[in-house]
Amino acid sequence: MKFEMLDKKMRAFETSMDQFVIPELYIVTRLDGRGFTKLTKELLELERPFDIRFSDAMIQTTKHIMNCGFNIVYGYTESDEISLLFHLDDNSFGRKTRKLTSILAGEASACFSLALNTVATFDCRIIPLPNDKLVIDYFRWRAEDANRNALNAYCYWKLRDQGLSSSVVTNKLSGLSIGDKNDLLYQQGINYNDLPAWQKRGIGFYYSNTIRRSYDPIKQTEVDIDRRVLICDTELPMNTNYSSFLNEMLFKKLT
Ligand SMILES: Nc1nc2c(ncn2[C@@H]2O[C@H](COP(=O)(O)OP(=O)(O)OP(=O)(O)O)[C@@H](O)[C@H]2O)c(=O)[nH]1
Ligand SMILES: [Mg+2]
Repeated sequence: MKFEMLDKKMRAFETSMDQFVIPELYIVTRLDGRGFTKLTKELLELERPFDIRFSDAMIQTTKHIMNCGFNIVYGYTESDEISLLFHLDDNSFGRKTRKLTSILAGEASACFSLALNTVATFDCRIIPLPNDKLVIDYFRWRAEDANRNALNAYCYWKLRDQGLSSSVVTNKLSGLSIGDKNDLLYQQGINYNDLPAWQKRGIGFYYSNTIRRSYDPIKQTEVDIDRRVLICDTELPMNTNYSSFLNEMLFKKLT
């Protein structure tokens, strides 16, 4: 068979699973650490429930992905996951899902592994969203997940540290309301409200323009330089304030 014919025949198989995100849908992707329960418990000696080295590696990874060639306008990380919102006009790789998921998972896995000096991998999924409101709902959902995780994790490890087994603690916590869990922590000397915001709400990444005064040696005069800087926000607002914040910050820029 001639190469051209073989090429044409095999391309049909190769591209048979190709999908892409249709234009005018927002692309949100979420990366999630694979088997990080084992990694954090057994392979790395991490502080529980939150470890600053782990969090720094997640921050470094999110920043790396936001700078690896896509037009990503918002990043968000909590626990072992990273969510990313692409600019509505981003047309990288013709919006092919296989390209987006494999490149993002590869970049995140490589960066995180180097940061903690251990082999670690991320999976990646795409969540196509049809409008601004659903994008805001998505990020509200992940922030709420962060809040629930933080409360559960503090309760879990506080009880484990008293020598209770994993199954006893899990049983003890199941069926407790949010109020009960706050009370449980309070009795153990932890006021949940006083814990760092980044642990309860996650961390956001977005661009901001800042003006910096500089000296132009050619014109021999002072000039204002407009710089686009990536902000890493560890004090995100909560609930409806978070929705308003995202609405203001993202959709003014995206439209
Ligand atoms: N010690 C410690 N563990 C953390 C920290 N952040 C996240 N983790 C752990 O990371 C894990 C993330 O949970 P999952 O993504 O649901 O579990 P997983 O084991 O990664 O499973 P898959 O994602 O399905 O592969 C949980 O066990 C968390 O306790 C941290 O700062 N310190
Ligand atoms: Mg995981």
